[in-house]
Amino acid sequence: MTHFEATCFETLDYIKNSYSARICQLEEEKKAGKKIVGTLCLFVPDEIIFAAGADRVILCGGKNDAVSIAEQYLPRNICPLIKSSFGSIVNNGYSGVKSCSHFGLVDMVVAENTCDSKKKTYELMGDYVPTYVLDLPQKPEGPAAVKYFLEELNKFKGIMEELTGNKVTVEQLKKEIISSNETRKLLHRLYDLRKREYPPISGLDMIKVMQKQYVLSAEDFKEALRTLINEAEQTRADSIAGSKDEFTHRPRIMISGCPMPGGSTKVPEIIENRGGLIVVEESCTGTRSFWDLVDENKDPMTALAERYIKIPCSCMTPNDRRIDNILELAREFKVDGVVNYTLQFCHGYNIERYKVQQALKNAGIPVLSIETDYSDSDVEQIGLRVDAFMEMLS
Ligand code: BJ8
Repeated sequence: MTHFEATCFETLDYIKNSYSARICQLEEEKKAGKKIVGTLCLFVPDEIIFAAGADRVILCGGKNDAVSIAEQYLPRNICPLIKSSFGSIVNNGYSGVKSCSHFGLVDMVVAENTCDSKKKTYELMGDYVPTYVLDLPQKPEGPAAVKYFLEELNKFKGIMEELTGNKVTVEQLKKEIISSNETRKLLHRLYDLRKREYPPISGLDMIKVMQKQYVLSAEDFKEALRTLINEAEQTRADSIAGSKDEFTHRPRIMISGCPMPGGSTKVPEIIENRGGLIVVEESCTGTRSFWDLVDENKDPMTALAERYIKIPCSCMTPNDRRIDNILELAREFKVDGVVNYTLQFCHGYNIERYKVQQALKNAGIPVLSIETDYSDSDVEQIGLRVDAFMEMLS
């Protein structure tokens, strides 16, 4: 139990408990003939899916219980995110088992060529659900990358038109870009509140909100954000989760690295239970998902290609943009220390750790690197390391 669980905004409860209502909503949509697209990565633009009249739900797995199912098909030594995602898909609806989750409701998976584990697993996923893989240039800097990605997005637009039977118009795309930008701006507002000396929301709660970003419908998520911001803005700094004293010695932490899909809150929980205060997440379950807006004044497909190819993922090379971003966030959110969070066998983020550590060292910001999986076997050991880190920062 963290101190912040006392910050009971009604909307937080709604967001955290929204899963079964969303399943019913998806089932209703399917009955009405709407197509449901499953995605596993930020590089797949929602705007194109929505402009085609389909809905979207994320399939990234964060639960440990699906890992052993996947290990019947996949090697043990690949990252838990992929194993959990694949295990959940195989276990839900596509193997004769009746679906009881969103994993069994999608008509098509739109995947992406990022890390090796993902792209090879997508080849197997195609046996369970139609899977389309979007190709990405791996060197994102420069006009050639944007041109290539634009061609890929145009092909993807055609796939969505074929799936739904609807034409994707320029007007519809522009409308969806404006709508997605509204969500991004709301998230900026919410994150701005976390720059306060006493943020109105805990890191753990914020991560749970971000885990629902691509589970809930875009409109429901946006509406929930508006209400949450209203509630948070009305919260007086000295009335948050008790007295000011409670926060006096809480080191401000940025968590940076691999995504933390629904079910994988082990490390943030340890950090906040052991005295830290997470004020920002440099993560796909954080700033990477909303930091940059899409240019509303350009040809919409070009604007989408330009914005999405810039996502600073470690699958790209070089990825200096991510390092710059980490330093910028550390300054903006006045962090005392960074927890570099990586999943086992995620080579991209694990190798990039060296550059992250060097950059933070040069900036005089302490960093603790934690490499883990979705099991509880290392909770105590991580706890001891976090204790020592907090003590050093206090
Ligand atoms: S944009 S981080 S969502 S690829 S953790 S499966 S990279 S081995 S999830 Fe990702 Fe898109 Fe990048 Fe974000 Fe591979 Fe690493 Fe596993 Fe990963």
